[in-house]
Amino acid sequence: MQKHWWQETVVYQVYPRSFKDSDGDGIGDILGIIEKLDYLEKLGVGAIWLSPVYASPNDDNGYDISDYEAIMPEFGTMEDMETLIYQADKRGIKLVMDLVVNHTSDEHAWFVEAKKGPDNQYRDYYIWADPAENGGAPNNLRSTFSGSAWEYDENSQQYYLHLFSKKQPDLNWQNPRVRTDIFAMMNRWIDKGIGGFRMDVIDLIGKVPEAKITANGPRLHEFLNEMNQKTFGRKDLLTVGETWGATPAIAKQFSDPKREELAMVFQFEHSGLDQQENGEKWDLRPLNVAELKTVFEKWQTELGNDGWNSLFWNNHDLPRIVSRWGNDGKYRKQSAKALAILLHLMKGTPYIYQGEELGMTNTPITDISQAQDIETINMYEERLEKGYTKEAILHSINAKGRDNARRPMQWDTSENGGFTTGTPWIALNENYKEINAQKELADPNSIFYTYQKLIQLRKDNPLIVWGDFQLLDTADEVMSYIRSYERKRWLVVINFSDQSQPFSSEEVIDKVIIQNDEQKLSSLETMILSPWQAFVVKLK
Ligand code: TEU
Repeated sequence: MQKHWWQETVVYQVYPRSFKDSDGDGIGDILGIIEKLDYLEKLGVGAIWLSPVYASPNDDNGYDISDYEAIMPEFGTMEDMETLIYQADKRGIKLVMDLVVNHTSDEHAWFVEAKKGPDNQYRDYYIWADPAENGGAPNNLRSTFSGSAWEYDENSQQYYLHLFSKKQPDLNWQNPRVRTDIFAMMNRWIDKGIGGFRMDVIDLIGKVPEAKITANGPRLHEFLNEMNQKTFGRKDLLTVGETWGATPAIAKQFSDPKREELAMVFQFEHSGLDQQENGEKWDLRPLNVAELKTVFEKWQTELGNDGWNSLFWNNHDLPRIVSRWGNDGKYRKQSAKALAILLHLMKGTPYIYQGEELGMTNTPITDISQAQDIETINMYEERLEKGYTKEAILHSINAKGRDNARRPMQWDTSENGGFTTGTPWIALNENYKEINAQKELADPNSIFYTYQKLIQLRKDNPLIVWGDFQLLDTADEVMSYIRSYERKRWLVVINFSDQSQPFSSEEVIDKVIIQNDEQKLSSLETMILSPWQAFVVKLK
């Protein structure tokens, strides 16, 4: 199998609105990212996935794009963007752009035209349907952001489809002109020297709304193969599709190199494990670690050589992992490091979400007026109407709401954590005086340096990138696996709990590779692991 740079690297996700504000307007910006490139170089990452910076009315924080080839003024200019690409490149960091082409903003020129009426030449860029016989929506498809996925257009007396907010009309990928225009736009970005694309909800572009098919539609893979051939196919770019509905079999269809589609996908099976079956993400249940291990094992073994994994705990849509499945109180440092070790030693490309390397935590709210996210706000209204109590809804929001990940980066102890000199667009977590980059960098035993070391280990040891994976049979709350490559074997052991746990193996330690505490490791026989203890050893 041919080897690629994006298999050997670690990616860092920047959510620009919350990363670093350079001009005091309270909103992070591109010059702010440039200021922090040295920090990212120090961490050691090889790529940045940049959440959308394109022109947008910000109904969904930039995931509603009104011009793919203009930069949102709050974030800077196209010149700033080109400087960022250049400056990142000088530090060995490639820039992966967020490609949001399942939908546009309703303020995109194509939709403005399309709305003018059925005869407009852009009408078929979007998905229109006549009312049902009773005059209501064409069918009962629902928007991810609550309510019907159909919005009525008075002017033409037709409905248009929006699987997200009504300001995010879905593009019609069946229309060859849509594909041609998008591919041309992608090529212009590729010509600017970017390192790839993260493709927003890309598994929805093959939808057949009249048959109520949204994910994994019949022509999905045909469209992606065409995209590959007409854009990035001949370049070695990192292309990662966001695919909520992927199974290993489906992930192979996307990422088998022979099929010439994408490099890899984000799959979310592990991320659904604290959600009730048949419920929504807001319907909580406790994580079962044994189940998590089974899911990881499945993804580690089933892709084989016909696909490639991405590895992540966090992104801008998910709660902070140390609060979600670690312990953000007594064992915050231990558990943040343990979760990092668990993830980064598996096979696949790891992604770090901004602040994860500091062990940043969730930020609970006490009233809905403190929320900014459209998904959260719409759900709150919907559930109130359905009769849920405010307390129950806020409980779900604090566990799962997207604002948890979107609070500003905590750089230092100065006011607003060094994020802005102005008023931040969303309040910081009050714990920024204890948890921040300045403190992490000053402490050789910090979470930051665990991440730095994991990234360096990956550069120095092909075993981490290419080795086989074998899960060991252990106590439920302990995850242990062996990676093996060219006669070398490494053992990874993590206590995924707040309690001591037994572990025992007849294997013999050759040397310690990394651990999250100072304990002396000599024998693996009948060990008692302390809460969240994690280590990696080379075996004899
Ligand atoms: O997310 C896809 C998506 O389905 C999410 O809305 C997800 O269901 C939810 O956030 C889980 O909490 C992508 C982007 O990552 C997200 O930020 C956008 O809002 C969405 O697409 C629409 O572009």
